[in-house]
Amino acid sequence: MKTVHSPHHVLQNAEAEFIRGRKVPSFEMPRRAELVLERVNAVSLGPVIEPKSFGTDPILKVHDRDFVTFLATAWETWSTENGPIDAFPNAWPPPRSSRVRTNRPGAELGRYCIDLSSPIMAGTWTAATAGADTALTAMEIAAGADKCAFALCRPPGHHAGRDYFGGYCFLNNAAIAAQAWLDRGLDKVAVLDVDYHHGNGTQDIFHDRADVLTVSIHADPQHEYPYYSGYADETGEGEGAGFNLNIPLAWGSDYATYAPALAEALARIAGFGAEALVVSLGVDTFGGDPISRFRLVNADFTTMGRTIASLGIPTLFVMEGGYAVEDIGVNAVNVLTGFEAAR
Ligand code: OKP
Ligand code: ZN
Repeated sequence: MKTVHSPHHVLQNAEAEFIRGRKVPSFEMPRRAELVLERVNAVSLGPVIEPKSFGTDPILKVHDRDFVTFLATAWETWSTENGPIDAFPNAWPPPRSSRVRTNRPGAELGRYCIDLSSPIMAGTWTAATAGADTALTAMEIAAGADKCAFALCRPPGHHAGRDYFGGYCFLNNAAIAAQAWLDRGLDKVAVLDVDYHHGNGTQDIFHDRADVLTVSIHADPQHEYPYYSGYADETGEGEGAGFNLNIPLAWGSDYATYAPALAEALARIAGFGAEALVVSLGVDTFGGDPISRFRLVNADFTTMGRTIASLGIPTLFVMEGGYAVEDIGVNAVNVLTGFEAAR
């Protein structure tokens, strides 16, 4: 399997995030991608190539223009006022707030940023667009003779919605790739999100559409980020009614619990008639993950990859979360080698 990866990911390098009132070193760090790349090379998964540049058009197919403009210019506006300090919101608009634009960058940030995990810095826009290009380049490979590819994206993307960012995510790499795959002529694409956290941004982007089935297996949002979505009763709306499936699982879930959820997810995707699959590949379901509470072991990821291959459709893997840094390479690449061995 080919891997697409951009060195620009290092430009997103947050010093800190806030967890339960404490400022702590960011769990989302460049070393994550470096160790996945090392593992890709160690097992000779296949060639590693750099992405092509696709510009903003495919991004604007899933994100609002004013949001994209904001992301592209936020650092300049912020740093002019605040200097070279990572940008966090100063406030969030309460319900029924005015949309009159303020002159304070920290106040405008609150309109688009959903949490205190995702600072904007000088290289955020470059890193985020490199991630989108990585997903798009890998999608073209998966759509061709290879039938599969690995987009080693960083920062991750699945928490980024049409007009908001957060959860370490700025642009929704998986959604951008799924949309571009449809735009190449497919009628139905499925997104399967196996990250420990609900893929709220992806659900939001395709919420009212029947041409993209979104499925997410994740920790119960009553206990876990992103808290405000990911419940089983969210099944899509309008034309998208019936085209979203959430499978929340309890804290402490191991693969004995996970396997039936994955089987249900894959059965739904097969029943939908997906012509292609985008996997939002988070490996923070691992038992050793420092911010998560599932109990998968290294070998379970191989089983997961093998099981996903049973769908038998072109598949793009897009890297999302995973913070047990020393195991992230083994776990992510186990999914890919499990997939390859079975297809
Ligand atoms: C990103 B991905 C809650 C803090 C949550 C954000 C977590 C983002 C996870 N105590 N911080 O889905 O792996
Ligand atoms: Zn996650």
